[in-house]
Amino acid sequence: MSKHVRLTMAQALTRWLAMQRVEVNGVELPYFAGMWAIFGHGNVAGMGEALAGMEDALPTYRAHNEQGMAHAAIAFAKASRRRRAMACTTSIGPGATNMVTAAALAHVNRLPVLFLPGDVYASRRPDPVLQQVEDFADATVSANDCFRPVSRYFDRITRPNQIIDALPRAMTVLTDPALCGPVTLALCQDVQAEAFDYPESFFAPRLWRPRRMRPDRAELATLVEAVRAARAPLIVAGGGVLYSEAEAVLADLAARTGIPIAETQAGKGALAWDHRQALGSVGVTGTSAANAAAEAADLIIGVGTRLQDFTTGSRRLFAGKRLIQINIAAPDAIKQGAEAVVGDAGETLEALAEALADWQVDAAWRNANRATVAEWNAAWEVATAPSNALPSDAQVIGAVWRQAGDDATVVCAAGGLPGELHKLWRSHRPGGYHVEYGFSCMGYEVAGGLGVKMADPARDVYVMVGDGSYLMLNSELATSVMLGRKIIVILLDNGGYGCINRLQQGTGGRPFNNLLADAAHETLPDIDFAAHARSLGAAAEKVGGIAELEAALDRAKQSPKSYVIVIDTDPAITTEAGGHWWDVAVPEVSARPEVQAARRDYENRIDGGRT
Ligand SMILES: Cc1ncc(C[n+]2csc(CCOP(=O)(O)OP(=O)(O)O)c2C)c(N)n1
Ligand SMILES: [Mg+2]
Repeated sequence: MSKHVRLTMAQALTRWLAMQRVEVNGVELPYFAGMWAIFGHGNVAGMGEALAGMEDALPTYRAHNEQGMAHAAIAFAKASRRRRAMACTTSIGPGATNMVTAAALAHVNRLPVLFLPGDVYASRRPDPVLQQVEDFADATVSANDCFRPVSRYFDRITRPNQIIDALPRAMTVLTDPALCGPVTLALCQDVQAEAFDYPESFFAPRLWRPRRMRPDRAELATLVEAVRAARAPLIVAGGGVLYSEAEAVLADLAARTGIPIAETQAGKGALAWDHRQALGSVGVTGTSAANAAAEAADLIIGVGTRLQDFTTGSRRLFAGKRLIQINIAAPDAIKQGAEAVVGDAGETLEALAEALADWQVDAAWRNANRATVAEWNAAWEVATAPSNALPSDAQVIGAVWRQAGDDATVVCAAGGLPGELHKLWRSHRPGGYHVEYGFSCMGYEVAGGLGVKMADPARDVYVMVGDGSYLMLNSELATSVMLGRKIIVILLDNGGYGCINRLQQGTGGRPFNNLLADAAHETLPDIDFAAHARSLGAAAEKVGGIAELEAALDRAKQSPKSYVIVIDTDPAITTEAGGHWWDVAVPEVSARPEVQAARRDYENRIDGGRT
């Protein structure tokens, strides 16, 4: 007879999580690096009791905001290239729904994270329990139903034995490259505390290996023929290249064949910036070199990219070209009329390289790209060179890049900075560029930086964040100090939502409600960000320009604890070179001549709505 062990559901769940293993660079590690937790009545008795005393097998980390801790968990998984993940437990109600935005972020970016929100009583004994939403039309609805559209797998645990099937299914979703994304197991408060006789065998250690699917033979043959027939092929490398750990295969294929490589936001860093075939970023925030290549190409090969509008220049940049999509997920592979090659990026590129043997691109294509890259590098020098004026984002990026060195990681998510970083940051190695631009969620930066540092404590983490994004969510700065996970934050204060202010004027609007000066106010706030950061326990200073920034970055590097450098920047300047049109709909009716003119431009662009 098989042995059983009597445990609460929460005890069984946490014990099971601790037994899931992965192999990273030949070393066996727990898949779950830990549990982020903010307790309330919905999880403190059940999950709280189970986690206490498990510190070695499944460490618990206390955060200050559920969205923040979820961002840290997601950033940890992204920095770990989806090989490892973290879990997040919250109370019911607001603690749970605070994570919904983060769940959407993980869903868009295809990143693994296990959400464990507390849920209302399965027994319904105390209904309505504190924080229960109550739906009079549907008694099975709880606040956690908000997670359904933003989870790859959603389940509500209403009986303790349900986790015996739910947990392995959750792991399958978290570790499958095509399904990968957030999993939500809503844990009814009473069921967390309920006991069950679990089979001992349920807790046996299990090793999970990432599946590397080879491409279908016929689809691969089409790809090989297309490349051989192409006059000017271009590879667009997306995040899938990094998650498949295909960067060496890609670099080798590019070097051997001469096929140039452009990178999406998620794919940036796949190729070292000075690789001979590297064109840099592509699309709305692309380099002039990559976008010129995209326009001149007769074959675009997307690798591990979801083709979001910033990558495709709102579907204009690749229009009319032959498009082949190498992707592990078939729905991504068939997007926008692409010919699909469904398979792992690394396996597919390796098979392609083998089939191409010593085939090379025409010298004319190689030389054309070399010339445009030289032009771009000259534009890069102009954009990043310090001056005596109020600094631009580009000048700050230049200073941070010069200081950061080869091993560092830069972290960003929203505002004007992601576009400038996409164009201007020069990646030395995969993982050195961590910009969340699938959801571009304000408030990701500081918490995300903490997650990146936890994934790789040996590396310096440079968080670049706007004043708006910092104000939205900065509380995990205190957590970084508390956990001794140092991050360096460069806070660019341009007086508000600079990029949206520019976009507003670009669509004919008057400056309104974006910069603080243009928003309703009795007193214009003069926020002392350095004092704020110090109050959270970080070291902080404000600098007066690029030279002072460089000196402060030296001090930040030496600092044992998290360090925030505040610098005022010009809200109006962005890098002119490179870039591409972006589809932002302009009002059809307005009394403002500027809006009417912008609408006429817009209609010309979209051909009266026909395209
Ligand atoms: C959570 C969230 N709310 C709103 C937005 C829309 N948005 C994008 S950038 C931005 C302004 C960001 O301001 P700041 O961080 O100061 O950067 P800046 O634009 O000044 O460079 C806003 C409101 C968003 N991306 N995320
Ligand atoms: Mg700002």
